[in-house]
Amino acid sequence: MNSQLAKIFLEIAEYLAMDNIPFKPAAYEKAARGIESLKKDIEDIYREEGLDGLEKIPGVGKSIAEKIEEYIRTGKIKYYQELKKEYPVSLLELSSVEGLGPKHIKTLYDKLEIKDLADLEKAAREGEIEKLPRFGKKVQENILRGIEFVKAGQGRMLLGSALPLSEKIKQRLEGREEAEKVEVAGSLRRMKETVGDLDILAVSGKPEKLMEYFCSMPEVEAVLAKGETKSSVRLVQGLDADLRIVSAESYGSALQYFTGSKDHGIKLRRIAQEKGLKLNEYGIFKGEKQIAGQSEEEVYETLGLKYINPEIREDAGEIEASRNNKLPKLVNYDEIKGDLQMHSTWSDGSASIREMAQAAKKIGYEYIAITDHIGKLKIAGALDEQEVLGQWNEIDKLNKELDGIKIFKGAEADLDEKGRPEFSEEFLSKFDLVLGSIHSKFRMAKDDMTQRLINALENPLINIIAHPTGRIIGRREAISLDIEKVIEAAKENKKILEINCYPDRLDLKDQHIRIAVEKGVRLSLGTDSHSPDQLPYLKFGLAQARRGWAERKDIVNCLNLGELKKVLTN
Ligand code: DGT
Ligand code: CA
Ligand code: CA
Ligand code: ZN
Repeated sequence: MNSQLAKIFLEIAEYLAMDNIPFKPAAYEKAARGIESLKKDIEDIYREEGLDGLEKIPGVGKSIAEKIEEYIRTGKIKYYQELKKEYPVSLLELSSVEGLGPKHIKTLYDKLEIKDLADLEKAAREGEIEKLPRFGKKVQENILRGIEFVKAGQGRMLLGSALPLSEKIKQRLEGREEAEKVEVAGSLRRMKETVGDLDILAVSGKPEKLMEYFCSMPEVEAVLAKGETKSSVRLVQGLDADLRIVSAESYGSALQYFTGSKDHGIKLRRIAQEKGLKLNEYGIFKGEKQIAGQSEEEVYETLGLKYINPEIREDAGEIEASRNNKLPKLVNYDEIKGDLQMHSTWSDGSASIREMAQAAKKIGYEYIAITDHIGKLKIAGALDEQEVLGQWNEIDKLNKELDGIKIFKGAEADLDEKGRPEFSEEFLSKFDLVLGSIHSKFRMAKDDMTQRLINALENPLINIIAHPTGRIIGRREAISLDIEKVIEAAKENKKILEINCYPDRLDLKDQHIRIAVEKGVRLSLGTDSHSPDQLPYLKFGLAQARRGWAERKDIVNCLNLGELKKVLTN
């Protein structure tokens, strides 16, 4: 129910923005975010605490609480239905096309009756859109590119949403007495940035009963196939999930097989054949006799390989490395000592510096960097020099007051088209750490864009390039960039590249991380949190670091406070 409601509120926000109504869209967006971040089911909150409980949700005031109540009681929100009647368009679908805002969508509906992606594509292909005032040929081309991009990502869910969902389902199944073992395999176990479906494995003494339960879980929207050992369901969150029940003797082989990747699995099979063995999802066989398969470790061992972590099973050299005992010792979550990008109420965050610091301390971190926007970025509430002084004052006080956590004075500075930070040099030199970020002019030519970042990397006032490629998964393409040259420049100038951990960024991505690691360029993890509940996003960035073969030495967040200070002042 939470994610459905959040979606409705996001849609209401878009409807209101179409009509140019001030402030209200932001209020609905905030409520949507508040609901999305709830750990508890919103129906339970309402049942236990009524309207008062709903009003305690971050971003939810009286009027929105009443709408939530209406939805829980009647399954509908009248206000929403009236908006929908006025503009019968698939708003979230259309606004997923990069560059299409609510006002464009209104024009497209008013002039061309465009309701969804299919209408939009047709109109763009027929050249109808360029004829509209304020659109033009360029916009039409961008729309077509945006549509291609959205279509390519459709049907996949961000790891950031799929992982919590899979954990919930795993817990449900594990809670059944008929379940002996449950594991989620597939791309999710490999921690890929997006996931096509969930591949769940279980061992059970009463498979029928477990299947029955799986098909009737509250998250199930439809049962696509139901069998004795395999069933498939569509979840209300829009993702499909398969459950396969396997025998304990085959569990390891099944886990290995269904974790994939497919190419990794195919190569393992070939290795088995070379040894005169047969490998499949049931085990390793010599003739008719099963000789291994109960555990994954056993499967790798029998093939003469060192165990390979799921994150790097992509047939990208890991099998050879395993055979030669040259596997990386992947960085671990418990080696992370801090978070190097987050925002506070000073710019566009929703919590105070104190709240962020306390939440970080609770996680067990030694330090954080507060990296509010500085400069001219109005929408993100960027700080001017006067405000920066006020913020430093507050950080100094907190650092005196709070024990066990150090707050770095950081900043996220916009880079102009030449890669120059738009802020006074005198101020920039006094921050503990400055992130340089591209937040505008995303469409420069490749050479110019590459030079833009190289210039920033050569600037002694900048420590880290944040979200270096600017992509937003499923929404915005990466800037066009010669990534190898940028990594080379980072190396030459002893600079750090960020792995932004925000679920729809994950930027640098796994393949780029691998190049940086090979070149010996250091990387930083930053969650880009805008509230304390986003600090756990770190695990998504960390997973990409592991997928990029990063070790402890590659990640500056593994340095202790003293070591990190040295790196930042160099
Ligand atoms: P996804 O769901 O698109 O994010 O990616 P995966 O990797 O989870 O792929 P999926 O769900 O189609 O299949 C799960 C695993 O099952 C896959 O990683 C490897 C294994 N698998 C599927 N089809 C084949 C196949 O034809 N041959 C082999 N060797 N393995 C396969
Ligand atoms: Ca899958
Ligand atoms: Ca599957
Ligand atoms: Zn940014």
